[in-house]
Amino acid sequence: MQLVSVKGSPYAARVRLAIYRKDLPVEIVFPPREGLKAPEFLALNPIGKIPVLVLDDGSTLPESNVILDYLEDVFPAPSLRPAVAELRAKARLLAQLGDVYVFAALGQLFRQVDPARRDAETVARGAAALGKSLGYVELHLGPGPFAVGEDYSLADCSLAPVLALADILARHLGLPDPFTTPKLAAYWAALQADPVTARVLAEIAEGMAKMLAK
Ligand SMILES: N[C@@H](CCC(=O)N[C@@H](CS)C(=O)NCC(=O)O)C(=O)O
Repeated sequence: MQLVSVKGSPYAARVRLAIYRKDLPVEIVFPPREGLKAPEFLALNPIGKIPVLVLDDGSTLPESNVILDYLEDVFPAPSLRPAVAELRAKARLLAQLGDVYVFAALGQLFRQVDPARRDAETVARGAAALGKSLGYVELHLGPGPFAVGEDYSLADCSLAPVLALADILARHLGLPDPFTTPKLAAYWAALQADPVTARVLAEIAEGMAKMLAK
């Protein structure tokens, strides 16, 4: 199997986190140089987005959450799905809070990365939206160290890249530390201290640094 991925993509990073965490036999490859809208890539994923999982029979699976579910089904151990129904629901909820609310705020900030076209009011609105959305995560985080408790789960695969982007964008835009509430601050520290997550956080930082330098 191959995962078509780029370092800075939070969607690809969540799948790499699961692959590294579960030590799966999946080769990580880059998209073609011609880009995501080139015929060679569109043949793999007509949506023109990464990540894409290429199965051994040549068939393809796009969409990060679908890929995560598929990998869990095919390689159930070690499991990233909490065993208890309530914790599984919490894991889905936390991943969704990141995907829907935190990403929306990050999108606003992302459009402000170019200093030549930056608007202070829009940045302030984006920062407020980010704070509000991270408040939802704070509310639902478990007792730690990871999102729903002691065991690393799919919620961590999804949230770690989202928080990494929040951290990188906040620094880039000169905003204050976004992780000052108690559970979120402890959670961000636990993610950074976890070696597998730290590997992916470094990959995201490398990919984003190249993008922000353009
Ligand atoms: N819903 C998709 C979103 C994937 C996505 O937006 N990927 C971005 C990279 S972070 C992409 O490929 N963007 C290229 C484009 O939209 O042209 C998923 O979960 O996999």
